[in-house]
Amino acid sequence: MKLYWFDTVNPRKACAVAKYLQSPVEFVHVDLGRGAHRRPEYLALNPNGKVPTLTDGTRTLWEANAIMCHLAARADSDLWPQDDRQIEVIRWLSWDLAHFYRSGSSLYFEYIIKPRFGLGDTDLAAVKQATKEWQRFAAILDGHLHDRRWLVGNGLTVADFAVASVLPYAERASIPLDEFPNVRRWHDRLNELDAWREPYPALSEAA
Ligand SMILES: N[C@@H](CCC(=O)N[C@@H](CS)C(=O)NCC(=O)O)C(=O)O
Repeated sequence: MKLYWFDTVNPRKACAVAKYLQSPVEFVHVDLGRGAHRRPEYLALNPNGKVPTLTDGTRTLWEANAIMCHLAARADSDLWPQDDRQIEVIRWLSWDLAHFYRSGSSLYFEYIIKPRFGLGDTDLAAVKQATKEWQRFAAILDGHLHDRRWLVGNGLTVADFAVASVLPYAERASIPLDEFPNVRRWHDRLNELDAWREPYPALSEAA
């Protein structure tokens, strides 16, 4: 398997799961800063021109959530459970992309991506709106986590890796994580995993 990645939020999910499961992947660095994601050979794999992408034999997969599920299924791991929990996982993956990630990633874009790639000044109106939205959905997550260690059942699943994806950037992206103590504690728990704290391969390991 080859996992095409860059050190940004969406590939982070796939890299974290690959590291956690010690999946037999070869990491291929796609340098977004140099436009490697827009080259024809990469677009042939992922016509969206985005990372991550996974190839496994003749199969090519894009979308970080699908890649996480594929890696977990291939490893027979409960990260992608095969029982009733699976529906709960899908619920949180859907909720995340529609609501929580949307607002969190706006803040990530304004405070981290814009300065990194020279994309202009912070849009304070967008920040205000995204912060309000993030707080609204973080309150729901905080309520869910008040008596739980993980989002679904009693164990870690891809839902945790997905919903927490922006939280490692909370401080730098002015995401008000400290207002939500159950979310904070849950993320501290994820931070106990080496794969979560250090998800990316060293560049020397990557092609
Ligand atoms: N829905 C996609 C989003 C992928 C995505 O937006 N990746 C960003 C990096 S975090 C990217 O490749 N951006 C390059 C671009 O849009 O030009 C997924 O979950 O994999």
